[in-house]
Amino acid sequence: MSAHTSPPRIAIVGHTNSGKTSLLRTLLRDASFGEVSPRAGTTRAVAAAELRAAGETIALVHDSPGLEDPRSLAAAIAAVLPVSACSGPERLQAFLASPAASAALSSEAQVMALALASDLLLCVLDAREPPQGRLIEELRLLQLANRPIVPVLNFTADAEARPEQWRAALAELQLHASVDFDTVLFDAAGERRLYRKLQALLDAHADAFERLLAARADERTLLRDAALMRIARLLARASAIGLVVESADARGRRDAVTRLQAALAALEAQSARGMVEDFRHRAEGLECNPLELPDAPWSLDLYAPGVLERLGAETGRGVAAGAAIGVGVDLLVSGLTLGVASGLGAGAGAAAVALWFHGQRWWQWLRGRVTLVVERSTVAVVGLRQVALLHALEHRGHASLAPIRLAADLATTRPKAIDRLIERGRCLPPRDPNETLGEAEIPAEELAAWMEALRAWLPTAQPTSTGMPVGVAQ
Ligand SMILES: Nc1nc2c(ncn2[C@@H]2O[C@H](COP(=O)(O)OP(=O)(O)O)[C@@H](O)[C@H]2O)c(=O)[nH]1
Ligand SMILES: [Mg+2]
Repeated sequence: MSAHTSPPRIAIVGHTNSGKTSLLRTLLRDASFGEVSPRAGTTRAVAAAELRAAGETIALVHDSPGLEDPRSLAAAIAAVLPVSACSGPERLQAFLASPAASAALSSEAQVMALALASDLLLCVLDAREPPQGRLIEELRLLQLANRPIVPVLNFTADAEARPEQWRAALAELQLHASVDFDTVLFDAAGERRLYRKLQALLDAHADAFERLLAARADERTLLRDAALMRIARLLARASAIGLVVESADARGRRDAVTRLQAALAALEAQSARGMVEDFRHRAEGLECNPLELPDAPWSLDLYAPGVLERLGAETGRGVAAGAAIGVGVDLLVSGLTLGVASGLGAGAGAAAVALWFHGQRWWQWLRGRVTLVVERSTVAVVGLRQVALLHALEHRGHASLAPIRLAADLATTRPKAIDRLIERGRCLPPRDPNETLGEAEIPAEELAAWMEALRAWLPTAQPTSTGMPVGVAQ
């Protein structure tokens, strides 16, 4: 075999349920790996895949069935070739040619054949288990293949994990190149460390691993930027939607509020789904575990009862008096003064436009009409939920089976820049909820400003727990 031209073969081995398939799902960014049909020519339980980066196959990886019975396997190998003077691979070959390999120990035999045919073994270990007994015997058996072994300590985010104990036990076996890697709670730095180990042990393929590392870093940047762009578009649209209603028409006002809510829910869901798909998590997972839309959030703080009453009282016209319908909708009646508008950083031209629109609103108000727009803190909470989703996706391994939800319990202070941008969105003519701003209608500099503000918000926007929604701290 020409090691320089063909990609290396890497076998994922270890005890049943140690997380072998999960590791592959996460490394391959493929949440459905493990359910694909096995390749022709391989046994049913060994599944092959290609680890690819920028169109190049970096390595051929094979998932294997778990080793369940190391004691019987050791006994069978000893029975076939008891002479310890033979090399490990010779003893394994002799065992594989024996009847035991095709009968009772067929699953173990598959793993040993795979180990012999591979350039490196990634041995996945459940770090919550004590490093003793069968688990250590399995490692000794795998060492018979005389291949480099990288022990992967999985479940490291678990409170029960005992990585130090494992490292000491592995050192006894002369296995020093272990890595900690939780396949469910993704950690980019942990993945980099794993690839660096492989690179060191598969020296002939060092350049390919370098390209893989660079490609993974680029992907992360692109994914983040694409997500921030989606959220920026969502918030620009949410800030701009509005409906003009007759002040005296209570039913019309209620209908308008319902339409605004539905439009906002649809925008939020569309953005979230797009992000989940970009990150290559399972879309059907989302359908099975729907985003908490539209019921939960809307019935809570986002649309606090009394908002309209309060605003109605402030406007002095009592337009919303008694309309305790519990929605986060502002009445854009008082509008902005020219001073406030220019303070938004909108520039003199934009400020004049803003003044004109707010002048329009005053005029409508005098004629008994008001403009309903989504309340500013509601837009902000929608943004925060999306930013928290992005944060969660960036730390989600493709092995995770937990539902993907828009976070409910969030606590962070929103940057001032977010409020300014929402106000700027409101300076636009109100958009009918059915005709939200098209992509081309959101100016590039506006999008860039949103993305910058959201990027600054991202590090603080983490779900605090899975409790009840608390809205957003002002
Ligand atoms: N919390 C957590 N669960 C994991 C991790 N790795 C695997 N699992 C879970 O452990 C179980 C066994 O994983 P699987 O990949 O099927 O193990 P395999 O038999 O070695 O292929 C599954 O329920 C996984 O969701 C991990 O790093 N953290
Ligand atoms: Mg498996």
